Amino acid sequence: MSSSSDRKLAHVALLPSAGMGHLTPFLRLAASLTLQNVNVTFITPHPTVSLAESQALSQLFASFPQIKHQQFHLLPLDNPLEDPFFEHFRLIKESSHLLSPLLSALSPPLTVFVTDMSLVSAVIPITEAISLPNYVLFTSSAKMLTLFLSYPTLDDSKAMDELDEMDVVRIRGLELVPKSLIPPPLLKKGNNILKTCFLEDSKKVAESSGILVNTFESFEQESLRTLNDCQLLLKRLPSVVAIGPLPPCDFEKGQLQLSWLHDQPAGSVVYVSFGSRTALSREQVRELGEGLVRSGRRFVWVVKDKKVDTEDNEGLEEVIGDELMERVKEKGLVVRGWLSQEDVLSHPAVGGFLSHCGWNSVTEAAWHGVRILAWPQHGDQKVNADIVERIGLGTWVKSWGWGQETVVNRAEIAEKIREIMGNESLRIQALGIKEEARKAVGSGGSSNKGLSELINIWSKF
Ligand code: UPG
Repeated sequence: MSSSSDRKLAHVALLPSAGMGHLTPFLRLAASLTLQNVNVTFITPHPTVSLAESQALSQLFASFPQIKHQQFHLLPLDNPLEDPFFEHFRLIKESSHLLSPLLSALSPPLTVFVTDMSLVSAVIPITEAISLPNYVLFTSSAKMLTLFLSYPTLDDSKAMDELDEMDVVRIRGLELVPKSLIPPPLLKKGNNILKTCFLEDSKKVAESSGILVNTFESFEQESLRTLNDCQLLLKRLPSVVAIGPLPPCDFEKGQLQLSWLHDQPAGSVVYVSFGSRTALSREQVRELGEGLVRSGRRFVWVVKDKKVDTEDNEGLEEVIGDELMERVKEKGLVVRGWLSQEDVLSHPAVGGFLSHCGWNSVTEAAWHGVRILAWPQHGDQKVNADIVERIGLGTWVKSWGWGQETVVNRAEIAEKIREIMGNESLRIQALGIKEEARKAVGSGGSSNKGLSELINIWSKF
């Protein structure tokens, strides 16, 4: 039997996709692998879309100098049409032929390549050609993975059109999700960038060597079981390994002193943020501000009305309006664009999170045991909000619909904030989930074992 000291070190290269929602789990995986003595090369598509991404990358390399950094220069972006983040997914794929020489030149030779799920169809042919095992990191929930994998079959199915919104979509006898949770672009006729990515990538993922998901067993037991006795695909699916919640790293802590938070009573503050790439309409921003004031609760509010942070150049007063700004400041801390979420969620004063349910936000709330008031905006977020509600981490006001569908009014926002902040049983449940989350990645926990077994396998390649 070989001891860990004479075991060959695996050399793993990681390639994330665009946006903080996709980058963050890769940063955490890189840190986690490095701490377990794996050689890591981090490949960064260049340029990044947002400032937040380039800052987070600098922090990773400053904190882990042993991680090798390799820039992957993308082809020039011509004719950007839709969402800048999705455009980048496409651009990384279109530039993927440039990866071959880059991967082959890495020294020592690579053992394994881990890529984002949105790049799979372009990357797998490249890794196959150089016989390099390719694992996929799925940055959303396991439930969303079931939808991702079955999407080509659903897209072919005429019966989808006949289903009512609340009807459950089934595939080969398996209940997937109510149709109402499916991201609207996936239901639209004709092409759009999300649909194209889903079709291309989900067909190809069965050819990967394995799928890693940033989730944990007790959080998504049913979906993980479904995935591992998989009837979702006609082809055999590689193993799906839960490795989460990937713990936040120290370098994610912000520079901003949250002295205001230090003065607030434990559990009294609601944190309001819609992630890194969701812009609310100006009208909705103001209604939300009025709702926060009317709730009578203390709050930390990250205001964002532009998708990409480089375009966030108006002052807070201009976005919120001077008069509302004055009232907001009496009860809360308001920040434009970006605040270290890790600093906020880990603070004892924070007791609730009004969240769009981006998957990182959900796993971070679980990690810190903070209850969620879900307000999904787009993409996978209704699927994730449904998980939050079912597991007892939070509540979801379904009538608020998708973002931009309606303007949710101040009175409703105030009422739901008061409700969630006063909900003692949710507070206790969230703390229980925190314990489960930490157990999963702690020594001997299910996700800890999952990742260690992978590292063991990789070191034998
Ligand atoms: N974050 C901060 N400060 C901010 C805003 C965000 O630290 O002011 C961090 C946050 O902690 C998280 C990440 O940025 O780690 C944001 O990720 P997430 O919560 O998943 O939201 P999005 O940025 O919206 O993520 C995209 C999709 C989302 C999807 C996710 C993972 O919008 O729907 O689940 O990617 O695939």
